[in-house]
Amino acid sequence: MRHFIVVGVLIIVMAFATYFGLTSLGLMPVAASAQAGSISQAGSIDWMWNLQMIAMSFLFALIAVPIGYSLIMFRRKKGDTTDAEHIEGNTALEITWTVVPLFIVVAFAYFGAYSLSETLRADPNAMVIKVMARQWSWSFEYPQAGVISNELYLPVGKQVLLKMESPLDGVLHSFFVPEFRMKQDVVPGRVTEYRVTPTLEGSYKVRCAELCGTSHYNMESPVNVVSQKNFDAWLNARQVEAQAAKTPEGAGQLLVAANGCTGCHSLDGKAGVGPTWQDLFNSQVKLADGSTVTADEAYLTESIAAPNAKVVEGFQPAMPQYPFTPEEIANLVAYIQTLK
Ligand code: HEC
Ligand SMILES: [Cu+2]
Repeated sequence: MRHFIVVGVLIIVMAFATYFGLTSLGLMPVAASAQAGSISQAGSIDWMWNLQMIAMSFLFALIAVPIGYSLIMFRRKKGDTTDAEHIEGNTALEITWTVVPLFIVVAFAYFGAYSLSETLRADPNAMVIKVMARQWSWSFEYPQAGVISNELYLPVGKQVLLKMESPLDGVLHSFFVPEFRMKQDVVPGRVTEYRVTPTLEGSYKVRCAELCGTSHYNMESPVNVVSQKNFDAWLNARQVEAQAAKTPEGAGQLLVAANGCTGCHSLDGKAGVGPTWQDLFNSQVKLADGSTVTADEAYLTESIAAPNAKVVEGFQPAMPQYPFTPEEIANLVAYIQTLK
């Protein structure tokens, strides 16, 4: 009897030690979605996870403590060659260790189903975002705004429904944001859904959680949870950009911004490391070799495609060689023509 009391007490102590030890490790990143919830929010993923941790800690103690205790207390004495006591069945014990786990498993099945239904609970006003998973990048389309982005922006406190696809000739991927806790496979030829209600503003990352080839490890994109106001501003700016990119000048202007040309070229007449672009088109440009050319389309095109072919007088041949396509150069030239 004394053994049972000691083991019982040790099991309780060990279960608590295991539980607090595991939870203090910070196994989970910060919870950033309503679905992740918290350990005190019934039905959430963190609540479910916490129940599992409690069950795991107790079961671990229930097994480890009697084994350890027996190894130490019931060790065979030196010279003792007798057999151990023979025990033949114990109906009460067998019923107990069948019925108790049965109840626990059924209870967990119930909790699990409850938690799953809470996690999948749909808001009919959820904002739809289309996700495309390619080898090896993510892209996000906001269909109402006609915007496609490589970064996922989400407004805080609002449910979004991600409709996720992989190209028909693509492979399996898996959308996983640890801070949201949920993970969903992306399957070629199928649209899988992922509902999330971000609750904490911040910058996270979506990682592909399904081995999908050489750069699988690198298949990640920023996930930014921002206020509704900042979200609207971001979406608006992308919309304006998308609109602008439809004209050659607009596309050229975006390329200029993306490549930092204005670090060397001013738009207001001041010379920098390179000549200003104001009134450049159709002006007469003096070259370092003493000749003069008209800054027509052909000249501007050449200046970008082969920066050192003609060097402007008074400047170093410091213009970088960019890997632009002919179309991109045409867009840049179209933009420079508009600068008066
Ligand atoms: C590191 C500085 C630098 C950057 C960045 C730079 N340029 Fe230049 N660029 C120059 C310099 C210096 C010249 C003048 C010397 C020459 O002609 O090579 C020049 C000349 C030019 C000319 C001819 C201008 C004239 O007045 O005749 C064009 C057109 C041009 N750059 C376009 C671009 C575009 C487009 C970009 C961005 C994609 C860009 N440059 C980025 C330094 C730069
Ligand atoms: Cu992938």
